[in-house]
Amino acid sequence: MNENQALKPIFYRLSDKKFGDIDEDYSNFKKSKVVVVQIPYEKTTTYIKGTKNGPAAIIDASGNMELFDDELNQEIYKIGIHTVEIPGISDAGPEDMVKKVRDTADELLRLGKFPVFLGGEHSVSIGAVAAMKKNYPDMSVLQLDAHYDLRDEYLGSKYNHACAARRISEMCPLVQAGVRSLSKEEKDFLNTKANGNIKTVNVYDILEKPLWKDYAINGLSENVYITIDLDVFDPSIMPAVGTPEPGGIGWYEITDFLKEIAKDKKIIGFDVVELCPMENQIMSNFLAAKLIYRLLGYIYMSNNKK
Ligand SMILES: [Mn+2]
Repeated sequence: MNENQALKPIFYRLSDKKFGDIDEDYSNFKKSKVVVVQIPYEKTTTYIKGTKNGPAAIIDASGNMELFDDELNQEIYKIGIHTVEIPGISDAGPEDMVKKVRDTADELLRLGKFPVFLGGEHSVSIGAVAAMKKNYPDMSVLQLDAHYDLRDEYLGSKYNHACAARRISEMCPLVQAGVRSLSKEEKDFLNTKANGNIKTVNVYDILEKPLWKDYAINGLSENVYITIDLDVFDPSIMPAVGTPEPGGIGWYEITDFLKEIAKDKKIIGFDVVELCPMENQIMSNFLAAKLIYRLLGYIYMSNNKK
């Protein structure tokens, strides 16, 4: 298959800027194992606006990161990381956006690529998981988030960001970790039988149970898709999110957890959503970029893969 056949411009186009500002040799589509997909989508945001600027801010920050990873002692970019964005997605309605993401993910999987989606609001994950599920019927999802996102409907839409996890749990088993904010409606839902697909590890479990990581990992099947809402981190290290919640998780807790998952399971794709860049504050953008790069390292370059 040549380069032109591989790229279907109906679904996505080349981005002007590349993740990591990686040389063409390691960022062209054909040679890249990983494709980073920017989804600058924000239609159902309810509090602080600006997450549509998240993907570009992450790409910008990633261009200033060292490409040699000091923890893994590896040049992770050598796996090949290509960057695209989905054209016209910003103006789509929520349902149409989900479909566009699904079609893009589907196409990338068909071409044997490992997809990384950058939101945008959390509803982008619904489309990604729909495509993953088609290709990996036995998959499960790990959601790192401050919010349960289990509302059935919010402000008239089933594709609102506040419903993302509910939609995902209708497709496959879901493990939520780091959660610490929910509505009475969500609590009631968790108390019903209908929640059989959902396992929750909230912040209190993380504080009190030393084996919380094992408990969470035991809830996952072999093929795991990870959705990371950046508000899972403590706002002191990740202030640039639309709905910050106090008492979040630290950098090393999250990265250690991700390292363990990469060791035990097959990660089939992931997304990083809800960055809401702040003026004159780049630390959040930088954290997001480094998190993505490090996770790719855990997935592809960990020496202790089973
Ligand atoms: Mn959230």
